[in-house]
Amino acid sequence: MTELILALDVLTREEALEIAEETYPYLDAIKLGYPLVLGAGLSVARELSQFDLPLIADFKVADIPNTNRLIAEHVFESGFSAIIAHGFAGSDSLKAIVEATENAGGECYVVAEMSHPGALEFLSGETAEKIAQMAVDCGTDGIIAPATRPERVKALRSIIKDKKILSPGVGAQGGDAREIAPLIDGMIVGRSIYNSENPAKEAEKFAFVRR
Ligand code: O7M
Repeated sequence: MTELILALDVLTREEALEIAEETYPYLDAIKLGYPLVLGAGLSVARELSQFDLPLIADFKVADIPNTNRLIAEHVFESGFSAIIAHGFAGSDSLKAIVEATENAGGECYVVAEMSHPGALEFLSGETAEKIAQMAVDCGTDGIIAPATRPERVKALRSIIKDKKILSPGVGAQGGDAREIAPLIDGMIVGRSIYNSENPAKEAEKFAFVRR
């Protein structure tokens, strides 16, 4: 089964709660990050926990090990069950997050390759593959890989094997949900759902990926 993860990148607490209320029956998790947390405060995570879905903290953490650990501990104490890190800061930085994740009983994902066009300028190809290997070696739960480039998802799958791939980029960024769904474990969808006239109906349309 491929999970459906809502990227809740709205800017206010009210909008966030309203969209979550409408869509939660069709979701497997909610991902929130800077747009919502900077707009509504970190306490929005506790409020969203009423929907009983895993909350993924997308802060793409990329600092020295000590700072990474402090961020990860804070994230897990705030009601999140998973955290997303960047890999380019290196394995010691990543291990600090993995340790905090294990202590909290959560999950940790690493961005291996991004979905937008500019991603090809620095963190793609061999670099993305090295980050994916590091994600395996450091004991993370999986990686983020681009729904906009299914051939890259296949290449990264051969490295991370049965760990999870969560994949953003369908809809607004041009990725095809039906093409990518069989290759991944979780599909991250934002604007197609939360900008729609009827977010619940739009979320329901992704039901096929969850079969
Ligand atoms: O469906 P969208 O394009 O509105 O939203 C996609 C979400 O996925 C949004 O929250 C992005 O910040 C995020 N994302 C990407 O779009 N591309 C990436 O390469 C990585 C992410 C992401 O979630 O990284 C953890």
